[in-house]
Amino acid sequence: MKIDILTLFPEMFEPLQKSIIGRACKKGLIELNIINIRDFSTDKHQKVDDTPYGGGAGMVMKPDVVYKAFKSLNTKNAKTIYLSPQGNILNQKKVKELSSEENIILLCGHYEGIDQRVIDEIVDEEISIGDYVLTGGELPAMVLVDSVSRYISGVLSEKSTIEESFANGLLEYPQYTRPEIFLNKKVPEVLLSRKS
Ligand code: 21W
Repeated sequence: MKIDILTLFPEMFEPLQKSIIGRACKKGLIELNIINIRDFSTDKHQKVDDTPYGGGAGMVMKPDVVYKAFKSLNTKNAKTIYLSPQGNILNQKKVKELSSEENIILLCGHYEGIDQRVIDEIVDEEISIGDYVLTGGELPAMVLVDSVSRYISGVLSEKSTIEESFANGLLEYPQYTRPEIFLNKKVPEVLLSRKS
């Protein structure tokens, strides 16, 4: 799966190069392509945002710059997702659905958001990660990448297949590892005889 990420803060995605996702990238299971929207500003000060028409606080990301960044991807069959507080709240069903896409483009807004005209032009779906306010779409994009990655064949180990936990609605149970006694508390007897 190829995941293109359009953002003003590409350095925020550096943690994705680590751990399980990092390994998946090295194995070629996931291809992350992080694009700095600022690189597509034509303005001499590399301006990417401007004050909102009609007034109000904050700044709005310019449609022409976002559009150029999007066009630079030159993709035909990608699904473009705008991480937005107004979007549908992400759930496991949606995560699973997205994991079967060949290519997704994640558009991250910052400041007060992105000019509606470019949203209307390029976005297929808006997704939120929950009803609380963040400073931008970057953390939500990372949440989406992380959750979707778990469904891509080869990313997780054979044993930790997804059926085990969330997807089939089974409740999790308390888990234990060595030592057998910790702070005077013993691991439940029933687990001690079991071989993993
Ligand atoms: C938060 C941008 C609030 C804009 C005037 C008219 C992406 C997010 C975000 C953000 C506002 C997600 C407005 C859960 C989130 C995100 C930044 C409000 C709107 N002003 N999921 N309309 N929470 N947040 N301004 O915050 O970009 S997915």
